[in-house]
Amino acid sequence: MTKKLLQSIQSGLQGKLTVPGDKSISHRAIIFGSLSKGRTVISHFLDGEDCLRTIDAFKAMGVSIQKDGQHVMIDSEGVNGLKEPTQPIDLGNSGTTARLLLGVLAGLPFHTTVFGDSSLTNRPMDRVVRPLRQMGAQIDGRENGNYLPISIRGGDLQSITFIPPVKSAQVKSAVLLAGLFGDGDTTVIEPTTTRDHTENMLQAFGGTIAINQKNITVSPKQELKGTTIDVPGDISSAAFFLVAAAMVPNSKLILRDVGLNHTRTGIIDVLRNMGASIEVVEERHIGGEIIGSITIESSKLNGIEIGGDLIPRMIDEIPIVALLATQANGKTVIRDAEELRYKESDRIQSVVDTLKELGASIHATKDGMIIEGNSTISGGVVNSFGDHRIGMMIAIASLIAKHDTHLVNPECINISYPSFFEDLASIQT
Ligand code: SPQ
Repeated sequence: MTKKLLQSIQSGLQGKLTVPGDKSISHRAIIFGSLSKGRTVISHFLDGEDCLRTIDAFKAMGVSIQKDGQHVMIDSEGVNGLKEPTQPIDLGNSGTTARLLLGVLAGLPFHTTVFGDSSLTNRPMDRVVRPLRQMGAQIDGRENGNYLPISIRGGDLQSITFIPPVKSAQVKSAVLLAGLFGDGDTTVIEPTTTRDHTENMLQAFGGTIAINQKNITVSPKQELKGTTIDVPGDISSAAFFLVAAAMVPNSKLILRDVGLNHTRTGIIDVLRNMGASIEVVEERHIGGEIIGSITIESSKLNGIEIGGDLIPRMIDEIPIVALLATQANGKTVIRDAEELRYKESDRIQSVVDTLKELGASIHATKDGMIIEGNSTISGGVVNSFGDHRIGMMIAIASLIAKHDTHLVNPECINISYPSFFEDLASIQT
């Protein structure tokens, strides 16, 4: 396995960065572009491995998708033009592709088999399989359909009213996508709000959705039309640099064109609550999304308690927040985050093991972790667990390490941020 040498820095981080396009929004732009009639043009698309899986899945169903770097052009005949794939579809490492695609496939009158890599093969699918079966899709797979590979035959769906058993935008989105093929209105009642990019994207493509507090309702047989989508920068990618600037002395960074959708900005609330010097300016609204810039400078930080409704608004940022907490004064407690155990790795265990290996004082709880502040990060040989967010957390930790850090399997970072190391190098003075 490849190892990458990472060295600490002697001075602060300085400069301006535009992070790549948002992963969640890029996936949804491909999905809705493929379900819509006509041409869709996407700019600032995330050219990461996960989003390429979504492109390949719709190409396998006959949709014309041309990609030139961060520009994507889709020409589709709409839902009725989608064809039965001739081969099983490889979803790689992408949980979002798996869950959202199953939602779409549930409504399509043909057979498809999907599979993934070893990480995705061990992530639970029953959270989407159950409601999709309830709607009438025929689904089979390993362990009664809980794990990939999964075969699905869709079509003729009944509408349902569904309360997701977990706080998950992927589950909500799968049911709403299937709802577009139902025999009446489908409602998802979401006790805790999760990212709402599916709802926003549906409307950007000319669809309608009724959102009444916790109730989100779609009606079937909507005529979606191709459009242009400008993908905001991914706040989950920006988070690595926000934390780096907050904890590396004498740093000041400006992150431009970042998505500031309220369902994703928990990281900003956490940084503020820990005492970071951070300024956020909302600049424009595009396709239901807010885009703006964030300026952050290093400052003294304090440990805090993180839990409740904040967790879904920062679920993917918890690994990097855990690193930040090792540098704060006092203890940080993260709770209500059991969902972390079902990500690309068990992110409670992988964060705790990795930060311990690096010299931090941290321990796992059932639904989170407890982190002591003022730790010295020592460096060493550490494994990314094949998880992009753990790999990037290690790279940011190496900036303040006493000794060299060797990151094992750095390639996994290409899942969501192929230009991560170039961007990191560009802000080192
Ligand atoms: O796509 P995948 O592998 O599930 O990606 C992750 C990530 O860290 O990039 C989670 F591992 O992001 C999910 C996120 O955790 C992306 C997502 C979405 O686009 O809808 C929603 C969240 O997952 P969930 O299960 O909470 O809905």
